[in-house]
Amino acid sequence: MVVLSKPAVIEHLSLVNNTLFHGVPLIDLSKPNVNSLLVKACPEFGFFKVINHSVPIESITKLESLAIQFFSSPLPEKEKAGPPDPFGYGNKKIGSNGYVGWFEYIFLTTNTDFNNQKFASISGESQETFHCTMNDYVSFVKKMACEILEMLAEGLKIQPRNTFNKLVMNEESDSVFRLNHYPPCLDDQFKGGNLIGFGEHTDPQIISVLRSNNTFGLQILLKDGNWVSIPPDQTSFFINVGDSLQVMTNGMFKSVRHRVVANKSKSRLSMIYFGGPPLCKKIAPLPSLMKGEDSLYQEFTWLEYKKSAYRSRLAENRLGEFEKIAAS
Ligand code: GA4
Repeated sequence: MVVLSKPAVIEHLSLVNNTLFHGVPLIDLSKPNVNSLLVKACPEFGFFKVINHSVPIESITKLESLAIQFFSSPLPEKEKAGPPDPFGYGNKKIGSNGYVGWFEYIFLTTNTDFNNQKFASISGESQETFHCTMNDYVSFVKKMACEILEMLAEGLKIQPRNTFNKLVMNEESDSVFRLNHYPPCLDDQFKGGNLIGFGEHTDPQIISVLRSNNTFGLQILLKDGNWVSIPPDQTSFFINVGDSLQVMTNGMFKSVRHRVVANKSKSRLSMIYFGGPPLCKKIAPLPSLMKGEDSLYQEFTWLEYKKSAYRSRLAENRLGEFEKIAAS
C-alpha cells in the first residue's frame, strides 16, 4: 500500500451527501446528433461523459499501469521529480496557499515534451517509456478535446468553427496535465466523515478531460446546491467546462464545481488534461453569442486570469473579480 508522507491537517466533511447521480449527460461521439446534445449538456451541468471516443484503450491502460508503478515506488524516488514549482511530483499540497488534500500527483505542462521536464530526473530505465506513453496519451486526449470544442462551436453556430479549438491547438496553448493518486484512506483517518482528496473548485481553463479508474470519489455540485457522486467509468471520459469557456459563452456554459472525496478501501487514479489558451490570448464573451445582451465579464488575458487564479483560494469563485456589475 502507498503511504503519503508527513501528516497534514486535511479537511473532513461529516455530512457529505454521497447520493449517486445517474443523470450525467451521456454523449456518444459516433452519433450524428452530437453537436446539439453537447450544447444542451454545457449550460445544464457543464459536465458530461463521452463514449465511443477516439482514444485507444491501450494508450489509457498503458499510462495507467505506469502511473500505478510510479506512485508505488518509494517516496524518495518520487520526490526526485519534485517539489512541484509548479511542475513535478507533489504530495498533498494544492496551489501555493497552504491548501492540502489526501492525494499525491504528477503535474506537468504539455507545452514541452515530457522528456525535457524536471520529471525526467527520476532515475530508472522505465522513465523513457513513461514519458513517451504520456506524450502519446496527451496527444490523443488533446485531439478529442479539440473535436469536442469544434462540435460545440458548430452546435452554437459560431463562425469560424475552430473558434474554441484553435486556442487549445495553438503551439503556445498553456495546457497542463496531471496524474492524481488518492490512496485508500484508513479508518482512523476517516474520523467518521469523508476525507477530502481534492477540495471543491472549478477549473480555470477552457476544457478538462478526465479519465479515472473504477474507484468512486468524484462529486459535482448541481444547480440546486446538492453535491452528488459520479459513478466512475474507466472506459469513458468525463469532460468539464472550464471558467474560460464560461466567459467566452457569456455565462451560457457553466464551469462545473467539483471535488474528490477519498475512498476508504480503494485507490483512485485519475489522469486529467486541462486545455488552456495561449497566455496572451484575450478571453471575453463572443459577440455572436451575446444577441443584444450585455457582456457579463470584463475582458482579460489568460495570463491575467491564471495569475489571479493561482493566488486565489481553491474554493473561491475566481470569476467574481471579472464579473461586470449590472447597472441598476
Ligand atoms: C484546479 C484545476 C487544476 O488541477 C489546476 C489546479 C491548480 C493547482 O493545483 O496548482 C490550482 C487550482 C487548479 C485552481 C486555483 C489555484 C490553482 C490550485 C489553486 C489553489 C492545475 C489548475 O489549473 O487550477
